[in-house]
Amino acid sequence: MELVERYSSFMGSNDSYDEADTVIVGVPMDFTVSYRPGSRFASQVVRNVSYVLEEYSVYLDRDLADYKYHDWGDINLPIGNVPASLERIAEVSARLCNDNKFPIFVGGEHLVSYPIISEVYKKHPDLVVIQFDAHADLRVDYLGEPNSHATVMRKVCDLIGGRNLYQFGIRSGTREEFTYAKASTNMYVDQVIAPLRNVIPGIGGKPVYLTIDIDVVDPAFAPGTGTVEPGGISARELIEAVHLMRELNIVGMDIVEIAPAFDQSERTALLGAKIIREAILGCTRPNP
Ligand SMILES: [Mn+2]
Repeated sequence: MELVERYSSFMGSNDSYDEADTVIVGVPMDFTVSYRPGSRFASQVVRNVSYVLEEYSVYLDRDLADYKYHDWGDINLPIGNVPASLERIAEVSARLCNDNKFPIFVGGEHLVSYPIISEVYKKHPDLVVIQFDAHADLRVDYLGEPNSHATVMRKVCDLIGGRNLYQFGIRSGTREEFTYAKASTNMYVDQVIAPLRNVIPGIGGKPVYLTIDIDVVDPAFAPGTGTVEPGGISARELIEAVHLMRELNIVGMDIVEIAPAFDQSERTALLGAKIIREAILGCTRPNP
C-alpha cells in the first residue's frame, strides 16, 4: 500500500498509455443539448466516485488488478465551437483506433458519439452500433440544426446504414422518428434485455460499437442527466445488458449524458463508473 495515493484517474489507474489495452477518455462537451446542460462535468465526477468501487466484480469473478487500462484524461475542447470540438474528438478517436486500443469515452452529450463512430467505422466497415437510450435521437435536425444530441443516431444511420443500428429501451421521440425507425433501423421500444438476447446471435462476430445514454435507465436510478424520461430500465438491468455484451465482438464504447449537478447522491455517476468497470472486465482481456 502506498503512503500517498492519487485518485484523479479512473479507479486510481496508473497503467501507462502504451501498456494499456483499454484507454478511458473524458469528452467534456454539452454544447447542443436541448434541455439541461452539465454533462461536460461527468468524466471528472465518474473518476471521483469510482473510488468507492471494488476492483473485483463478483458478477464476473474478475478483477481490474489483472487488466491494463489507462485513464488518458479529458479532451481539450474549444468550448462552444461544435464543429471544431467534433474534429478534435475525431482526432483522438483516430489515434486510439490506430493504436489498437479498446476505447471507452465518457461524455459529454450524445453528439460526441458521432465523430467517434465515424473513426471506428473507418477501421471496421462492417460496424454494428448498439444504442441504449430513452430517446430515439433520429431527428434530421433540432430547431434547424443538424448537429445535435437529438440527431446523433440519424447521422450514424446516414453513415453506416440504419440496418446496422440496434436501438434498445427507446421510449421517447416524435412520430416521424418512430416511423423512420420502423422503416430503417432495428428499434426495440422500451425493453432492453429480452430483445437484446434475441438479436445477439444474428449479430454474431461482427464488430460492435456500444453507445450507452444513461437516460435509458429510469430516473429513479439515474436522476443525474439532462433530459430525464420517466420509465426505463433499472440499474440492475443495465448491468445485465453490459454483461450480455460479452457474447459480442465489442470494439469500443461510450457512456454519455451523465449530468452530475442534478444528482447530489452521485448514484448516476457511480452507475456509470460501475458500468465501465464491468465493460473492461467483460469485454476486454486480462493482461498479467
Ligand atoms: Mn441519446
